Amino acid sequence: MNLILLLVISLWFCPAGMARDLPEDTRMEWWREARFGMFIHWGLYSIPAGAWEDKTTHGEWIRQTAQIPIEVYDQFIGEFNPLKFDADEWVRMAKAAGMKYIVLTSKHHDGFCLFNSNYTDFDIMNTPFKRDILKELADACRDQGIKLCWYHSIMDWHHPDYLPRRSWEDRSADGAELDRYITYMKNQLKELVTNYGDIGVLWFDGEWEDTWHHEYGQDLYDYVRSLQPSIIINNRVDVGRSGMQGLTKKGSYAGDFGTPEQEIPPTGIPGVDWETCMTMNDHWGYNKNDNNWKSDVDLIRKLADIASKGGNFLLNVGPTAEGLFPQPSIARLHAIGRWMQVNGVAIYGTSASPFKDLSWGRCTQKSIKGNTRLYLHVFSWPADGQLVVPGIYNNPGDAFLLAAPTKKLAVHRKEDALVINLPETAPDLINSVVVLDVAGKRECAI
Ligand code: JFZ
Repeated sequence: MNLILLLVISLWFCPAGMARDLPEDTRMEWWREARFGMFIHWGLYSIPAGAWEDKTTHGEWIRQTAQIPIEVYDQFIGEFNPLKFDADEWVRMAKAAGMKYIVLTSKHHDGFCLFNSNYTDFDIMNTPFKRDILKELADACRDQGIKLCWYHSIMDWHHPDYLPRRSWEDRSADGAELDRYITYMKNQLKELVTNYGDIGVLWFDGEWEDTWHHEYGQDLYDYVRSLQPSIIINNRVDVGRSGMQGLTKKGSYAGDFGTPEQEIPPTGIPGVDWETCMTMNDHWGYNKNDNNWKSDVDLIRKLADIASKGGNFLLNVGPTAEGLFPQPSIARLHAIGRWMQVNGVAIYGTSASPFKDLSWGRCTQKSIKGNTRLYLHVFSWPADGQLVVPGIYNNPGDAFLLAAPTKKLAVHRKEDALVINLPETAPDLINSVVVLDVAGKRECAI
């Protein structure tokens, strides 16, 4: 009785940031530990590869942005034959980059399904390829210990019952019933959540059209959780997302984490789970003319920046119609993997920086037996060899570089700062991580 009373009282008085001990939180545990995942946008749109008539800037939205009539777009189904697709190789590349989960588009806005569905003919089994891509990826993920997740679009430009129609389409909406479409979507979600083993995340999208309401979102969230209670669902299942910043608005909305798109929030938000999704160039789906690739430096520092704010990083690859990752994506995955091999512990399972601003880089932290391990991500190596960690009153313990863990670095106090003596040259010009152990707890100050 006393225990129950205590529980009720603590549930009542705990601020949101402390909700981490609730049963809910064991469900989010692997996701918070993982910190880094791969997004894969793949579908029929990889065939035109971004080019249509005189424009070369299309992507996975090509059916809409080039206003392609359905009967023309549907013909890609007869061409989709990615003979070079090798699920084991894809998963191996994600894993070698240090990623812990993969989110693949089971269906994007065009309505095409990469899996064997009993509820539509607009699926992989009606392509010359005839192999269930989701099944192959599921097997590869299970073999290699990577969490498998699906992106599934609510908006659907193919299904006759989905509403609204594109304004430019002459396809009639007479007799269309959104409720029938929702039944179709639920039937497919049942396939997705029951035919491929455990699914880590259902990453919904395309929730912003005015036919979609909170009641639908909540119902869809509850439905998917009823199929697999431990599954994690993003906030795009409901209508609570605030624009590209992606965090959930105040109010009662379904969804376990916020989804900033192509941007990183300026600070972390204690107690709020979020994941920044981002492209390596300027398109999600494969675009053969897009060479505006982010540099290795940029991507590696973005990963540290996101972790220092308590978020996850979902980095996109848009495979070709042959089933290959573009070469520039492979090169970047390699570079990130090389960095993660040495410095991954400074990302996985860490929490947000306790510092507001650090002139030389970023910080992530872990609590170890009541003490705190700070991971100092040094982007700009100090010319005088002195790394100043400002505003810290805890007593210092060991300090060392992750690139040379057996060589202890000297630490001394200078007023309210701790100063670490660094070797002359940085072990990694992009981001060298210095570990600094300090006694006791440091509260998150952001
Ligand atoms: C969505 C998709 O439309 C896009 O194709 C990709 O899959 C991405 C991950 O998610 O992108 C959006 C979503 C919402 C807005 C813009 C792009 N919005 O609200 O402006």
